[in-house]
Amino acid sequence: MPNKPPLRIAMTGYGFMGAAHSQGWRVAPRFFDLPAEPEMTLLVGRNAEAASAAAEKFGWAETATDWRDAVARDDIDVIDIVTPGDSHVDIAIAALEAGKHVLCEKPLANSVEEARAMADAAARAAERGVYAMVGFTYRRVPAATFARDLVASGAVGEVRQVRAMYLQDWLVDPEVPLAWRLQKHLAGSGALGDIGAHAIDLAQFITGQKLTSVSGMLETFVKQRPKLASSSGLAGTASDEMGDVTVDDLALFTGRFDGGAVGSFEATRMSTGRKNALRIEVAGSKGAISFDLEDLNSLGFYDATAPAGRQGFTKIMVTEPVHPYIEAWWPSGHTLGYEHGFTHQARDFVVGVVGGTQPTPSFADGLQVQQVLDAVERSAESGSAWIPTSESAG
Ligand code: SOE
Repeated sequence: MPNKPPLRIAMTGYGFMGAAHSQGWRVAPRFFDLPAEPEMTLLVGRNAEAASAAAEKFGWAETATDWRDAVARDDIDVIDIVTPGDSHVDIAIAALEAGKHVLCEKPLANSVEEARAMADAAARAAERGVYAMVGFTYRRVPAATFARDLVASGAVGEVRQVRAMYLQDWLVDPEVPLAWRLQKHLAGSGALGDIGAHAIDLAQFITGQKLTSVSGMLETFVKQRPKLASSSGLAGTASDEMGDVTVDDLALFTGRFDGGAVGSFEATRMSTGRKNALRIEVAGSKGAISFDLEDLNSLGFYDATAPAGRQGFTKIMVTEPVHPYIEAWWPSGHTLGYEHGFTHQARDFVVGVVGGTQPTPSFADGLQVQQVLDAVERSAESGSAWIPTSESAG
């Protein structure tokens, strides 16, 4: 792109999230006017052959097999981390210390201790104009951003109740093999961290309130699964050997927010029939909103101040140029999909780091979500006691 400085990216990992992030980097500069041109310079993967195939498919110029090579290179400006959670802490801290901006997939880490170390490194880096952001991508679905704007404008009045759920069903079948998302030492937790983290972040983002204490339970329904023979998509093919599932299949919790609201949360990858149902409902003193990722081009809005007899949930099509991000896309009424959240994430990241402002959600935000996850786990271990999130200090 003429007249635009390059922003040279190295991405570590190339699974499902690698594909989604690649799409974001590739498409964002074609639709949004960015202050720099993202260049997909280097894809890092431990298996050289698979990394080369992924690089060719997704459009990365070169490959490497060790993330340390990416961090050491002078011609890399950004490290994009899409590997399983156990590697986030080492890669992110090394990258920030080497002066690279970092985009890191969620949840930020596998423990509060790791997340705190990352947030501390990010705070130090920010003083040098180097920024880190965590990939809670669903904030960037236009209807979710619009929901946040509506709540902030006072359209629902005082927020009293939040109902948040993230329901999938890809683990209902006990023959689905033991992928990394089912192993605590790799993923940190199960449904709780994998998708519950999204529900927590989105509920807090939309309401503008933070969870201060929680009471929860966790359940693992299928305790053993066939070990993985080869991975693809979310899982892959099964081997003949069995292995232990070391994470939760389901997390349920209630919580109190700092602005006075209360909420209920459900996260499960065993909700038969629900494919990717991230739903947030907010009930306030003057109205309510209802967001559903499976219907992501619209937002439900109930105006309790409308005349009696004319009240009811309105389905607002969030497809108009006045809505967040939409102006860059298609003419009025033409819809977007799952992948656009990643394009908007790439856009916001580039605008932030090149403009010298902290992009959100920051690693501090990621740490706060990690504290909620940890408090839920400790509450479940203790038999559902109420645990203040501030006690999860790491
Ligand atoms: C699997 O449950 C998964 O891919 C999550 O890991 C992602 O964060 C979510 O966006 C979609 O579902």
